[in-house]
Amino acid sequence: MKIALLAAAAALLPVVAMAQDGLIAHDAYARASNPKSGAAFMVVENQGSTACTLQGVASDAAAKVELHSHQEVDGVMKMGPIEGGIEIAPGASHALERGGDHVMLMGLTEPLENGATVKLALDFGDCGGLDLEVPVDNDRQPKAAGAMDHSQMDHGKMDHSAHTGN
Ligand SMILES: [Cu+2]
Repeated sequence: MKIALLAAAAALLPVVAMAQDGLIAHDAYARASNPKSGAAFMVVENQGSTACTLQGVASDAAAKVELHSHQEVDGVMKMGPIEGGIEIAPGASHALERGGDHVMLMGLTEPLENGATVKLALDFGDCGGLDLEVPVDNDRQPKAAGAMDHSQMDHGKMDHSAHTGN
């Protein structure tokens, strides 16, 4: 499997600190799914002038790191490795988010506890690499009010005060 091989190769090589100008990750965080696995989320933005493909992610926080996607198969959400990476066009961003594409951390070397940091090395192939230190935030709620996450939304926390003057 191509992605697994790339991730393994990246782990053996010195980490490339310089990404091509314009590859930026916003709002990154990681959280545990259970004591053995977790996931990392962020928005990757390509401000450069060529398309770049996120080919894999390396981290020493877990025995195995893969780019995963969620797909609905026969009405059931399933996740699995993304084949061929994630291409991001110039000027575009790609969200790695709950219920969507994500960085899967399998076989955590230590539990992901709030306040800790996870180092991730994003491999964009010809576009270079991007090193991140990502905070662990197990309390973070899914940002998107997508259909899947409605049950987890706390509507009581919404601020209605702005509407009272109308
Ligand atoms: Cu996954």
